[in-house]
Amino acid sequence: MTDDEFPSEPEAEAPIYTPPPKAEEAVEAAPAREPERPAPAGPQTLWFEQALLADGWARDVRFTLSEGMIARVDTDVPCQPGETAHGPCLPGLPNLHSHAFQRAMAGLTETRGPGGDSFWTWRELMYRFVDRLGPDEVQAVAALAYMEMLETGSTRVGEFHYLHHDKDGSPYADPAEMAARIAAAAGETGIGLTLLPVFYAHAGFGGVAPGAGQRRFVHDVDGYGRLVEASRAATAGLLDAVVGIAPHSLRAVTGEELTAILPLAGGGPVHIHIAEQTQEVDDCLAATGARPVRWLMNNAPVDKRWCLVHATHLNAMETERLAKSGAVAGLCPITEANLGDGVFPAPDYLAAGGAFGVGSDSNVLIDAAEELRTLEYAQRLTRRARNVLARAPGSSTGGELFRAAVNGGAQALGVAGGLRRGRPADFVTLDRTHPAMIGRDGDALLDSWVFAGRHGAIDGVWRGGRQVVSGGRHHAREAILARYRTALGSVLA
Ligand code: NGQ
Ligand code: ZN
Repeated sequence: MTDDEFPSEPEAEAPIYTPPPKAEEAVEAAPAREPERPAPAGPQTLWFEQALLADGWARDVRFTLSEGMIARVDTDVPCQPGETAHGPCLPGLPNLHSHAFQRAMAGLTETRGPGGDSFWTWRELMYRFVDRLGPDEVQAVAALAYMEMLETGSTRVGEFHYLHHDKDGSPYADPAEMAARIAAAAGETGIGLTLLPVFYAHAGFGGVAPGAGQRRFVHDVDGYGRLVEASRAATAGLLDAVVGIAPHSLRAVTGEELTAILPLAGGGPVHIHIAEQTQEVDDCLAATGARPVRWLMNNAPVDKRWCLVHATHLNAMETERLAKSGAVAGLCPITEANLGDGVFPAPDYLAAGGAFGVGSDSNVLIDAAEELRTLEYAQRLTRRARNVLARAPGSSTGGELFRAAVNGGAQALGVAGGLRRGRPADFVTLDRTHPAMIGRDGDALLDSWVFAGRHGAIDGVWRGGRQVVSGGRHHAREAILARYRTALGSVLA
């Protein structure tokens, strides 16, 4: 892409979008709060023809809900008169890694540039795009991305959030101004939010000063502490929000800074980008004498609270150590394919007992099933084999990948995964009338969804007992799309 393809800066005073009326009021007017729900008359129940419970598939399932949680599970019970019979029910697939704002540049970086295009040339374009986004645009774009996540089967997102400051790099009056917009988008759509405010300080290994394109991301350790605290306040009104921390990468954070910020996690998740590009591995080796994952395992208390995002380039020893650490590998197969990152050594990692989940990262395309499909297909293409990631004869690839990614994703996002008593009433139903679902039951439904579903395979989505998607469409789709259209009008103007 050439410079002129992202047109010149919009006027500072140019209107951004109509309602909410003013930027200052927008924070107040769009609080980080779930929309009001009417008080249910009696105990709320939902009946499904079958459901993937935490301990396996069950038929004729009734969930009794209380305050958005599953209070009781009955199986092999008939649908009562007056009760709606819903299709096959799955837990939502956690989306453990998103940069919501990047949804707005999806498809705009697929034109060949003057030299060889790479992750690094993409990143330059992304930095230029970032410069066009204010708080209103970030909220509108995040709402669109979160709506699409819900419509395609994710009920919680891990937002790896690093766009903190104003366009000139100066902090907003509220250090969590942008975090509040992410929270507002989550509240508007209903998606569960694990907010991961990012610590970013350097342009490369050895504490290199940040570049101009990174001015909106950077903090010192004290400023970051204030951001984490303000992020907790910004998400306090949301149902079951979690706040963790996210040192951006070993490129952007020194060892000393990493040690200094870890206590801010307060028991919550710790996410870091790592070993995504071979250049990064080479630079880390040159700067520290160790490859990135080895360096991290040797210098940080990596355990089950951690999520190592990408971890694409692992040698055999690193694969084994990461698997045994209990941390989650945060795989982002669609983005990793789009950015030309490489292929994660999934068979060896799974054989060593490693946990993983999936994330939509750049949000170039948002589709939970397609993340799992791409994960498996990268293996099939490179190994010239089929059903690579299903580990035992007779086990379903879609079923195994889905269950593992539900558990790993929930762990990475600091919540419990799966459907059972005491867990949130977060449900996704497959559309029984979709051609790919006809005549399938149990794991065959998951295989058909992952490998053969395409658009339209999802029918309903509930979050905290409240239905937010029906017939595959989010209930606020029109309004969210209208605000997105307005926001893009100014971003791409
Ligand atoms: C990000 N994305 O933070 O959005 C990064 C690019 C970087 C991915 N790594 C920036 N996929 O890693 O320096
Ligand atoms: Zn990322």
